[in-house]
Amino acid sequence: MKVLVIGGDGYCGWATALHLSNRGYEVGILDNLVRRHWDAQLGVDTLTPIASIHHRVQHWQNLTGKKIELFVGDITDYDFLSKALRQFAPEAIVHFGEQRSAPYSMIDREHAVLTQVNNVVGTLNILYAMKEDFPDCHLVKLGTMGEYGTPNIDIEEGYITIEHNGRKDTLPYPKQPGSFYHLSKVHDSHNIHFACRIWGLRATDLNQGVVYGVLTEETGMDELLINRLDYDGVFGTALNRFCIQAAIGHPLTVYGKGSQTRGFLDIRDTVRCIEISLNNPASAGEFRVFNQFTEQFSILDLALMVKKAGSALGLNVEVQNLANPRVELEEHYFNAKNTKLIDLGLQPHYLSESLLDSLLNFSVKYKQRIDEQQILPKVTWRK
Ligand code: NAD
Ligand code: USQ
Repeated sequence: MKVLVIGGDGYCGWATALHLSNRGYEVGILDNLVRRHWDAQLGVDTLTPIASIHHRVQHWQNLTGKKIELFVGDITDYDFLSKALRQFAPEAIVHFGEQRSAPYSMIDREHAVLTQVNNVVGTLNILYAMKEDFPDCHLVKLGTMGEYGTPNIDIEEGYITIEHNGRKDTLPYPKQPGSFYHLSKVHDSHNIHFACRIWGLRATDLNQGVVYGVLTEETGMDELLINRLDYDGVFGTALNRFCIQAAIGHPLTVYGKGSQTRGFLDIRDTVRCIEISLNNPASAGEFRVFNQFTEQFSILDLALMVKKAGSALGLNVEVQNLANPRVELEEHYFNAKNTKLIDLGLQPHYLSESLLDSLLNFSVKYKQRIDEQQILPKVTWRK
């Protein structure tokens, strides 16, 4: 199968592109490298020293003999996108290519607008390009569990059956996202659903939870294939940040009480979930939604797990409750369904002491690259 990975220079995209290439898919990467630019603008950097995309792809070919075709450009530029698609002729598109940080989208008006234009226009362009030239292509789009927010009822996978005034229907699940970034994903979901209804396109929206970990079978093969690992207050995510903080003796930054609960998954499961979705495509006209996470944890529980694992390795780990820079419920009900990918064959890697040990040891290995000034959150929702 020919698969174009949009956003293939990023954290999830790079791991996925290599995973698919290793399993015999014919892979292309399309990316405008803007994430590297945003890091440079903010003065932050990945913990790990990632090679340039050209170098990475060339090294993968030298090592395995497998070629990954590269398209450097922006999906908000329709001419570029449409030419790249015609050249590569994908049977499936995996779309990771968005601005994905909630704090980045909440910096100010410019960053909120940039996030929504980049994400919503990029996805809309993909839908139009598919309609024009590749109506049978399967779109696998990365959404987020944060589209749902934290409702006081169970979270279903995309749709909910409601009885109202004696009538019954199955409707898109209500969305209450917590940032302009998370909102951009809701707008995407609506646009994709509409395109499937009117043009008969096929799409899978993967509402992914927070991803943790860095090594996959392929990115661990060689230092030059190493994946990015973000730890800063804008792009770093909860568990990865806690492990890196523990490695340098920085108190773990739990926002508020830490009882906020989210869905999480190992990056090794991200790449498998994409492969499973590709192998079991949505039908023509179908807008399918899977909740892509394997376990639910409160933020405080995660911090305490990292503290325990760190202490066992001789690290001095403290947990600090910081004033929450976000506006979010800290005490809430959270019970999300996640059976659809498991029914299709996902065998989860559950969070284990050995994973925490390896992430902690990995963080210690690169700790001289950490800029401590970038750890505390500087963006607030309240301004
Ligand atoms: P990332 O920032 O590491 O990678 C995104 C990539 O997309 C970058 O390489 C960037 O240059 C590229 N990109 C952005 N806008 C583009 C555009 N207009 N044209 C071409 N390329 C563009 O992000 P990630 O962590 O790998 O996340 C990938 C996707 O998965 C995102 O859509 C994100 O919302 C979703 N997701 C991520 C997580 C997580 O924990 N990392 C969790 C749930 C969902
Ligand atoms: N949090 C802390 N301390 C930290 C960082 C985060 O307490 O140092 C808390 C936040 O307040 C929040 C939770 O941890 O309640 C998750 O925050 P996060 O930064 O780990 O994740 P989030 O902002 O939700 O975004 C990340 C990815 C995004 C993806 C989302 C999946 O950046 O691309 O969509 O996870 S989900 O959370 O399921 O929506």
